[in-house]
Amino acid sequence: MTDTTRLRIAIQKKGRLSDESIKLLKAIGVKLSIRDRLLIAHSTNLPIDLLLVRDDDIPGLVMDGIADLGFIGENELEEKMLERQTSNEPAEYQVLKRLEYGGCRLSIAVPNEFDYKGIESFEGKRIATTYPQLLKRYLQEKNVNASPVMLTGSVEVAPRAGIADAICDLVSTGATLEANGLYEALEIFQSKAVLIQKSAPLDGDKQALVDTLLPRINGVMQAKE
Ligand code: PRT
Ligand code: ZN
Repeated sequence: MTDTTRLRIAIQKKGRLSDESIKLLKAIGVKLSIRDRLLIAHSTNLPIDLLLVRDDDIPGLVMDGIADLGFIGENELEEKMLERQTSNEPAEYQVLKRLEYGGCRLSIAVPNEFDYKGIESFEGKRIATTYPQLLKRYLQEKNVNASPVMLTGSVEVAPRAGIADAICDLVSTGATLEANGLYEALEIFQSKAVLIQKSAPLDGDKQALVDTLLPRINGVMQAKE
């Protein structure tokens, strides 16, 4: 059984945000005992439990109030919020802090031979992506009719496989695009990791704990500048 009096923080179990999120928690004085393969980890010095999950699950856990806080990339957060809004599910949360890691951009990229002349080049095209909501919102804002093709992985091979004309994927160094004969045509969203909190009020003790942790995060971030 999980103890609901303890502050529940959802973090990515394994992936690009895991190490930095755990490093930040440790830096603000949260001692952790994390054992492999377990969904939950306990702090040994504070009333905090970590839920170790896939990043895709973190926005929903916070929006449903199952986790009190979550560390998540803005790309994933915004995508889930839009998805939940379209299906009338709870999509509320508060951003407590924009963090200094997990930086990337969501960009539309095209094969090297694609003659890109501006956003109108995507009219009538198929664009493979894991972020259909963010892509649709962007295309609608720009009045372009293109069809998102949803893929949960291997997005960068979609043009070569004949599944799509272009892709919309996360880019950090650009090496993946280059290795797949693609180039970045258009950036549509910039992302970093953020710390979010559920929208319903926390009980007094949990809120007091969050209120002591936040200034420590600011301190750690300032010390890095
Ligand atoms: O298993 P789980 O679902 O938890 O993990 P995941 O595979 O969905 O996510 P993960 O760990 O790859 O990424 C987690 C978060 O890290 C993303 O949601 C972003 O917020 C952030 N992030 C930052 C990135 C990147 N940079 C990034 N470069 N996420 C993915 N990439 C991928 C991108 O999709 C592409 O395949 O890296 C490749 C491009 O990198 P470059 O350096 O070659 O441009
Ligand atoms: Zn994921």
